[in-house]
Amino acid sequence: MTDREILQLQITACELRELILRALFNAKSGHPGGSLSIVEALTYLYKYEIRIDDPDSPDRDRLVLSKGHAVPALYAVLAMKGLMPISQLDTLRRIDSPLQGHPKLGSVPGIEMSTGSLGQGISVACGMALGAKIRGQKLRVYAVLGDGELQEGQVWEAIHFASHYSLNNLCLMVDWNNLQIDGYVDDVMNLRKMDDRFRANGFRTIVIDGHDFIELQAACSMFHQTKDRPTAVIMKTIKGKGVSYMEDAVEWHGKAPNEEEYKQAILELDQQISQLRRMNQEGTDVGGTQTGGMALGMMDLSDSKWDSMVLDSFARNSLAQRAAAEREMEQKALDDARQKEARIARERMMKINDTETAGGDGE
Ligand SMILES: Cc1ncc(C[n+]2csc(CCOP(=O)(O)OP(=O)(O)O)c2C)c(N)n1
Ligand SMILES: [Mg+2]
Repeated sequence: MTDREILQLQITACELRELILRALFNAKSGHPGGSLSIVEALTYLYKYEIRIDDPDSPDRDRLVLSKGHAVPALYAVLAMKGLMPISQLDTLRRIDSPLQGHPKLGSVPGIEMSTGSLGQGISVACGMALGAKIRGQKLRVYAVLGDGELQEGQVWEAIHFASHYSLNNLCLMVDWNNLQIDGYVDDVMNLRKMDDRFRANGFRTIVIDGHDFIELQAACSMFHQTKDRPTAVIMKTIKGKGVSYMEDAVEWHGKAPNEEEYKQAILELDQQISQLRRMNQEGTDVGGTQTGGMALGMMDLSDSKWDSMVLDSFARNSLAQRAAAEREMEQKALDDARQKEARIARERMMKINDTETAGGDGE
């Protein structure tokens, strides 16, 4: 990955955080902490790993969000990838919206399982991985779990299962933010050496900084190379990452920001975006394979909608603007439909008048 690509991903991550918080703010409820901690992981996976260009293809890769309460992050990434309109995020948690507070199978392309009852998603992911192997499909299955979720007994049955069947097409991504619903995981029920537990259970186990794109890339590449067993990527993360007052704060597990808090969060994220853009312009070395400063025209836009979206963000065409444009288009379509309806009604009235006139003449 080049410096330029890393900076783009970091900007995208900030923009996704803004989308998540906006959706929660509108909904007046939801789970910010655990959504914000998996933004880099989902960004990386959907940018480089998960083959889901045809979301109906039986051979697509699968991602099961086992920690279902963090679904605002997944909705935002799916919208970013073009699988649903960004403006739909504003309907989060509304009655009749497909975007409920926990994932519902089939509600939106890319939502592969209904989850929220912790421990169940990983079990389904194991079944998907085994099913794919039996059918000879080359697809990969990813399951994103919380560290608090690992306290569920069912998780460990699934881990034994994955190991027993050598599910080398399964990658568990564990969000190790050390917070649960009501306290530190270590205090609620200590998991001790979590990575050793995975190793003891026959997993290839990789511990990384879950906010670092280079480490995410390295972990995914190790997953690809592992042929004899499942992989667990333990991602050390910060719950509430990106918003100062939400970081590592248990009270931000499951509540929406009020107006003042929301404004503060957006301000902070906007500042992070500006700084990243400056670094990009200056060609700052951020540990990538080349220094930045590549001309926009040289970027490989190929087939990916994503790349052009990232490019959009560079062109200062922010996601908020895109969402506003989408809303404008929706409004225009609605206005057009109303005008068409009114025109038809007018024409019908004129016809009736004509008939009446004709009838009157005849009387
Ligand atoms: C079976 C089950 N028990 C309890 C809950 C309530 N609950 C929702 S989120 C949560 C904490 C999860 O912690 P963690 O997996 O670490 O998530 P994160 O820190 O990433 O938000 C709990 C206990 C649930 N959803 N399912
Ligand atoms: Mg946690």
